[in-house]
Amino acid sequence: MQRTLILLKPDCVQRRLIGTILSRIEQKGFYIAGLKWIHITEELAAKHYADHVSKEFYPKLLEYITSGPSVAAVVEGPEVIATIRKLTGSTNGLSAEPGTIRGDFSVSTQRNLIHASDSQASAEREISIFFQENEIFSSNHADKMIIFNDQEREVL
Ligand code: FUP
Repeated sequence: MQRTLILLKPDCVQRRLIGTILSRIEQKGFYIAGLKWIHITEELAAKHYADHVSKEFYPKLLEYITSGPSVAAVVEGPEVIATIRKLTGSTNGLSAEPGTIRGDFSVSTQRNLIHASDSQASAEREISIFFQENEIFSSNHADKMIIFNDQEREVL
């Protein structure tokens, strides 16, 4: 079963949107397999945003991401990596499609509420930054049979 890492960033926490955004993910049918509060430090930010540390926007991004607590979650389900990226919408909230999380709740590139892994390799790397394996609790048999319908993917 595929897993992805999401971060509900400091603006999401500040705006009391944690429940709204987790609800959207749950309503879709995905499973929250890991969940924790985390105040991201400079060291953690540099690890998570390794591809961005040399970019000109990084100092401002660092200031924002370390400015208050975030929520980290591991989300599980079929094709969850690509599907959560679709639900999240494009980086800039102003151009993100209405109906997406960023399209509905953000007017900014930096304060765009949520991070979601963009590939299998990123998901594995990012999950290992924020979670120990024993902090992740997999979806159960009923999820797999009734909601994810794993049998459908077996026959496709
Ligand atoms: P995304 O995959 O949509 O989260 O976006 P990126 O990985 O390209 O960027 C990561 C974060 O850097 C964004 F969520 C916001 C921030 N960022 C800026 O602050 N300015 C930019 O010009 C680009 C990204």
